[in-house]
Amino acid sequence: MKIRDAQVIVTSPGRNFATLKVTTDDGVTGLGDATVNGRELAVASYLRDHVVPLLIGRDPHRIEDTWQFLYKGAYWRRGPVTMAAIAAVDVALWDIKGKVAGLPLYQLLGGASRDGVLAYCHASGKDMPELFDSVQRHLALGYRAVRIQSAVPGLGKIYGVGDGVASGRYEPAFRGPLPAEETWDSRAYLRHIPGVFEKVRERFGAELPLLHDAHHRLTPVEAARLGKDLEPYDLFWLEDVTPAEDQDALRLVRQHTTTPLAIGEVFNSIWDCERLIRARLIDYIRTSAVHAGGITHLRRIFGLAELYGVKSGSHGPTDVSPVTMAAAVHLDLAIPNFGIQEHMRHEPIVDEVFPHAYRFADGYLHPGEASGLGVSIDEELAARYPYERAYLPVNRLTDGTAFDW
Ligand code: KDG
Ligand code: MG
Repeated sequence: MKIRDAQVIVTSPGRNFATLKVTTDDGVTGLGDATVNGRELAVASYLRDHVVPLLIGRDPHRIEDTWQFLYKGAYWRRGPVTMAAIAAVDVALWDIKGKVAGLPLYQLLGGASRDGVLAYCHASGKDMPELFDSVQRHLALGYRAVRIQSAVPGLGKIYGVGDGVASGRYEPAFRGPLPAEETWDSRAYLRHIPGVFEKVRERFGAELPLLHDAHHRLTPVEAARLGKDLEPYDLFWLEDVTPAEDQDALRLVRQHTTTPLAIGEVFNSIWDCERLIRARLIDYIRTSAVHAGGITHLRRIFGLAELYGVKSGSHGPTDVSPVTMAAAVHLDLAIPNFGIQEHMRHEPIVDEVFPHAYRFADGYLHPGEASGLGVSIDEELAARYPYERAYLPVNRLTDGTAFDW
């Protein structure tokens, strides 16, 4: 069997996605997600201009060899663009292997280790009534774990807070010629958030697993204080408290709090988290298949994590396409050290462009029994939504200093 063709499809059904479609000489197709939010065309070009010509004629079954060929052969290893391009090829080849075998991907990864994949949703609000409504709506949908984000008095629009009760949607990528700019004040945030969790616990009780994302904005000592202040509210995890490049930053946080820590959505290789995992500075590793080199590499990261008692918590916002969500759900079902899976629902039009077999029911995601990933792309529909320039926001301190978003 040989790869006959590989096409990059960029589509924007409400938000941009870059997808690789690999076709074999006997007509089997595989899909891989290559979306890096706000930088989609760079990965599309990397694939079209540099990777696709290398794929034609290769044996699609040689997944590990193709991964090594693209990673070592590039010489310029790692980085979000390179690793998303390798991920797209890798996931497409796993999809093909599953289809040829006539098995859903999780079966090739060792079979199911659990009955379903616990998913957490995003609830947010500009004030407590709006946040309570948002939690209530997600509980009504069946979610059994909830991420809590709240606006901070005195600050405008900030990360993670949706556009109101009507839709509850949170979409950070701003369509337009320039990024949106937001304002940040860590002291105001640190004063406000513990009270939010106190009220949520009072309202929804002790049982419900609650999560929170600090989006890389705190210094180690600020993060340590937040972790301590949140201890009475028994968080499932506190995410991305400090800038992710600085693996040692979490050492100080860890020394001061027993609130579980999660990090990893911006990591793209095992080298970004190897120290964090070996020193047990985190409890959950949050890399995703698209940003960390596909199923082949993500499995390696989760394998290392398992040795040190660190669990998975794959990134699953709306900027990972249904192709990456499917890859995540198959892997989550199979690995021994699964923790939880983030699940932000895509808009219905995204699910129409990418029909998929995975489904959510009663708090859990299930990959379905279709062979391979169980995701297809409606190319005619995708073509009706051409790329639209969009950027993630830029964050500034109140004095105008550029800050972590
Ligand atoms: O593209 C950036 C988003 O995926 C990210 O900001 C979402 O932090 C995020 C999360 O936890 O889903
Ligand atoms: Mg996050």
